[in-house]
Amino acid sequence: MIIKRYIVNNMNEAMNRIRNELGNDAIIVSQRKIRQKGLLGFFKAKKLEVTAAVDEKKQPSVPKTIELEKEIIELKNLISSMNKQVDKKNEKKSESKNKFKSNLIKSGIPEEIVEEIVSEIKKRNEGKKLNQKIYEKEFKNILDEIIKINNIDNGKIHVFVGPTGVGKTTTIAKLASLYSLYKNKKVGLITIDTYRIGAIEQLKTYADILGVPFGVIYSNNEINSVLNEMTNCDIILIDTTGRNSKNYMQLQETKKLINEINPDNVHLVISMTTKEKDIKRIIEDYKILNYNSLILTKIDETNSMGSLVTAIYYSNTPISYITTGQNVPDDIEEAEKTKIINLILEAE
Ligand SMILES: Nc1nc2c(ncn2[C@@H]2O[C@H](COP(=O)(O)OP(=O)(O)OP(=O)(O)O)[C@@H](O)[C@H]2O)c(=O)[nH]1
Ligand SMILES: [Mg+2]
Repeated sequence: MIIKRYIVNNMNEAMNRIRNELGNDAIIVSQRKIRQKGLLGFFKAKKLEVTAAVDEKKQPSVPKTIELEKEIIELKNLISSMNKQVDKKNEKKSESKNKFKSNLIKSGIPEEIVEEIVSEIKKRNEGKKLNQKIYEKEFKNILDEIIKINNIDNGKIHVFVGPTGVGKTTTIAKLASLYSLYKNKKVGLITIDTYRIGAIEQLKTYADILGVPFGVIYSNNEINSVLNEMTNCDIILIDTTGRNSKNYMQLQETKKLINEINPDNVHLVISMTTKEKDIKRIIEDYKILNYNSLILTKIDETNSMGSLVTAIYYSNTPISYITTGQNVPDDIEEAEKTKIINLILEAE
């Protein structure tokens, strides 16, 4: 005999539960009204206590179904938690399989670029089983293909553009020293940065130290006269005002001056301490100035080569120089493919 006690709100509820749990053969043994326990129970409506019994043999199939359902749910939960564990293991496995990919991401190269590089490597090796060695070799090949080098010796008039504080003026001073002291060239320095306080004096100081001609262009109609004073120079380096690339109007102003100057080279100077996302934007925004060369500065200030790869990847523009410190003229190097590839690979 099974005896069960039910605390319910009414007889109807009791009957339903008894039928479900004990079956149709169950009988009601007793019923009484009760007050719920505790202080709060005092304010609550009275409940009904119903006791029912059924012969063990006559126990219904309904409770068994409920038990069975419970067991099925438990089993399902068990299987799904096992599946989750297997998924996690597989994830870890494929991650360690593609150590190359995670290493690139760890080195600071944006995931978007890493994904494209990995899928390119897979495409180039279709049907082959890829291992770490192949990945590394192919990455080197890709870098070799996308890195382009510019020779600054080409052309006479060079304009340097870029965001504020990236090292435009310092780079011009370094180059002016290199060309006048080591390459025996006649250098002329010009600034069109009449916006920032102290900018003219900054470049003039370098011109005075090197003993090279110096000019300032305040407006479009002075361009020719200033340039004419430097006709005997082999190379003319022109400094510009640092521009926030998001400021379209400011970039337009610089563009007008550059168009009028009609230089042989426009160098976009980018600091490698700039966030990768911002580099991508700068590269886009500055396109209106038709830059044809990159100068990558402050390489010494970062260990992550994400910015370097980002600049190379999105600009599709040859690199002329990299700069590696504040010292004028020592901390500048001509861009070389192997040097840049090694910088990237060593940073991993
Ligand atoms: N660590 C490091 N510092 C650098 C490098 N190049 C320039 N700097 C420093 O960056 C700071 C800004 O340099 P500037 O040459 O004045 O930069 P700019 O782009 O002309 O700045 P604006 O004219 O204000 O737009 C200075 O303190 C420089 O010494 C470099 O390669 N490495
Ligand atoms: Mg400057």
